[in-house]
Amino acid sequence: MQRTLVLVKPDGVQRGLAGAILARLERRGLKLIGLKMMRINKDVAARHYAEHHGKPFYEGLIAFITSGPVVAMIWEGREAVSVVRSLMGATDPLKAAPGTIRGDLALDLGMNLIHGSDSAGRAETEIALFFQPSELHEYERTADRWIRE
Ligand code: D4T
Repeated sequence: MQRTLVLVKPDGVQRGLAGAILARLERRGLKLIGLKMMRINKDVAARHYAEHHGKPFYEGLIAFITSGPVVAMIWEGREAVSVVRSLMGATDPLKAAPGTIRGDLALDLGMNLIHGSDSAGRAETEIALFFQPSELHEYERTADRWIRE
């Protein structure tokens, strides 16, 4: 089953939206297998956003993601990566469709509430960056027989 890393970014924690965001993913039927609050340090931030190094918004992005605690989660499910990306909406909240997390709850590109891995390969890398193997929880969820065919 596919896994993906999700972060409720510092703006989401500050605005008291961590629970609402978690609930949206939970209600869709995705399975929560890892959850913690943490403060991202500069080293982890630089590794996480390495693809953006050198871009004009990079320094601001690192300052923002390290500015306060985040809620880090691992979600599991069929096509979990693309399911989460579609629930998040477009990176720029102004372009995000109503009904998506960003389309309903955010306005600015630099304050877009949530991160979700953008491919299965990236998800594995990001999960290893943010979680120890012992922090992942394998368990049987009885509701799965009503969610998965
Ligand atoms: P993340 O990685 O945070 O989940 O966002 P996305 O996957 O949706 O988008 P991204 O990697 O292209 O951008 C990462 C992060 O940088 C901010 N950003 C992005 C910004 O402040 N200005 C910009 O011009 C862009 C492209 C927003 C998300």
